[in-house]
Amino acid sequence: MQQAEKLSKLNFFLDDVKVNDKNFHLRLGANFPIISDIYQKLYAYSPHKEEAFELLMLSLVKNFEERSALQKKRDLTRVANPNWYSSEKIVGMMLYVDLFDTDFNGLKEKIPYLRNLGINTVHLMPFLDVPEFENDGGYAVRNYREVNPKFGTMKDFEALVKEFQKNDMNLIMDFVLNHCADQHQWAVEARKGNPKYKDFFYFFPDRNLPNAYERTMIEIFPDTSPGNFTYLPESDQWVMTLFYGYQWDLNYKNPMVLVEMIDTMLFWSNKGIDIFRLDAVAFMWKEIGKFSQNLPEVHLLLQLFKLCGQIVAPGVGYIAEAIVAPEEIIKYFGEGLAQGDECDIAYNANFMALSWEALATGNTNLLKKSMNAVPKKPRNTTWINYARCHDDIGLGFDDKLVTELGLDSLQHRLYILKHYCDGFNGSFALGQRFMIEHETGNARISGSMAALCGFEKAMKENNENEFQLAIKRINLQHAVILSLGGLPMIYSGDEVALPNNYDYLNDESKKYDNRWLHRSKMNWSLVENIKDTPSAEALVYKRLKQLIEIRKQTPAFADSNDLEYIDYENTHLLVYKKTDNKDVVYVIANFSGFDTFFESSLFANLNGNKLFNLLTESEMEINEKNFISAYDVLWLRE
Ligand code: OTU
Repeated sequence: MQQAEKLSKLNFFLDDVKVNDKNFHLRLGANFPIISDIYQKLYAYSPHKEEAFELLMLSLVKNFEERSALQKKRDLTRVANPNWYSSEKIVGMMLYVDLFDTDFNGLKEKIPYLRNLGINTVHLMPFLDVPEFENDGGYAVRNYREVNPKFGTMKDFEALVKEFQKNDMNLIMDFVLNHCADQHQWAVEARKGNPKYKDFFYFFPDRNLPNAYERTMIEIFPDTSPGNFTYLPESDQWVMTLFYGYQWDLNYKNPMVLVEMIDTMLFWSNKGIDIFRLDAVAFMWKEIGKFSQNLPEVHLLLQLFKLCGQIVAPGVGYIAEAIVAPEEIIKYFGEGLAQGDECDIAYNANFMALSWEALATGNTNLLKKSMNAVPKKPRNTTWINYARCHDDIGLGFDDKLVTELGLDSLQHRLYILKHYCDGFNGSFALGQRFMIEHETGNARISGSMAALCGFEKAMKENNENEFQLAIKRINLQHAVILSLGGLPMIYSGDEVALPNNYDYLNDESKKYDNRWLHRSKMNWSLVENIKDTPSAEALVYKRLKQLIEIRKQTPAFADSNDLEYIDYENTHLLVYKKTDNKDVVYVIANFSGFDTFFESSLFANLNGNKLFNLLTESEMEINEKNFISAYDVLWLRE
């Protein structure tokens, strides 16, 4: 058979397939035409296209054969319940293995702690083998098939997975697929001049093409790693490195890279990963003359990852980590013909940034306006709702919307920065600027939840009144992400209000990156005290635990495209309504430091004059005017 013809003939590949599983054949048969079509679009001109395609098909067969019977059973249960990741029962926490508790075994021991808080889904920060010093918190992988030996052995990891499954918990793996470490074997070979592996990266003999690329590219770490290319003096060449210089961008224009990475993903699927967080996906394809983010080819690549994943491990979910404009984020859920066949989950980054904006200004206008402008996402997809994570907060809101509110978009950002980073106007926050743009002064923000909400400052000043307000701000952030619908993701440490960690400045390998400010070692002594002492941390913990419990009993908080923002003129308040069949819950959140009122008119069909307050478990009489205190949140069932 002609090579080109082979690409579109499933039977050719199936001749050798001894897999005796009807479902596998059905899924392969259904997805094959789409896979080969997308593949042709991307690789029609690649000299390796036939070889790589054959390897891809073999990888699907091999990985399916290696998938355990238990996992195949779990797959089928999940396929029958495609919304499992957007149920009100799901609550996530993201954590670093070593910062949380030393290693995989330590984490295993702490499963009862997680369960007790109500966590049943854990996003493990990168846990693969990385170089000791230059690894960007694990985001520079040296070996995709080995775990970080500091965290234990593969056996320990497998035991951890088993324990997670026994406890009905889901595991999210951070899959760093845009780049690998400059010490990865592929990079080592490429440095030596091995042409096969040079083609795994973007190499250039001089600055001509790098200059051409950079004309339309942004810089991700302009302060500490300017430019998008790194010079290799030993061979007088340049290699593409969008992030740090030691993170080499993988060249997905070479289909051999795609095959390797899909095979790697399937390998980890078989280890029992429930959901992959696909890191930095927006940057996976670069073109000279184009703004090399969110290019159409990125979507084709992600569709291939998902389609192949679905053939082998159809119960697995995919998160797109694309912290980009909302109209771009939404595309990662799939669009056009392949709608729904891209990622299942994406980060609600826009809401996250705007919640901090609202907390700084005490005004929810921009948040409301922006949320109403977000395009509707497809069914069966969901958001990760979060307030803090291991990264900075980028003030990435839409300039046009800011301007429409009569504000200057740069001045508005500078004001927010002053609020969070300079203690401006008596501000409660202790954040710091991350990656300052020197011409404009614009920046991103680092700092822990407790530092940004005033808890750390109250602690330093031992100010009781400020403590109460800070606890309410943290509670507000948590109450909102737990009620928006979608997968709420708590950042480990926030449940006990961990302050900033200033020690990173003493560590040579971290001091250039102040995102370490909010990556602290868990303080277990705070947890031990929760039961006995009425400490401020214990209050934060107890409130969060209560919020989680109530969320899980509230079907309206599941995500099924039923979130409605209520247009209500009080600028301090954010009001939204969550509906699930007959369960209707109003959330009223006061983002300001002022006590204020809301009127009965904001409820559409008030039956009688009472609503049920889920958080106090009591009826609330609704009058014409109703009091809500500074930073308070109400969950009111109709
Ligand atoms: C991700 O973030 C990770 O979350 C970071 O911790 C890593 O450093 C980075 O990738 C490299 O692996 O630039 O400042 O959407 O916002 O992908 C964080 C684009 C980042 C970026 C995001 C990236």
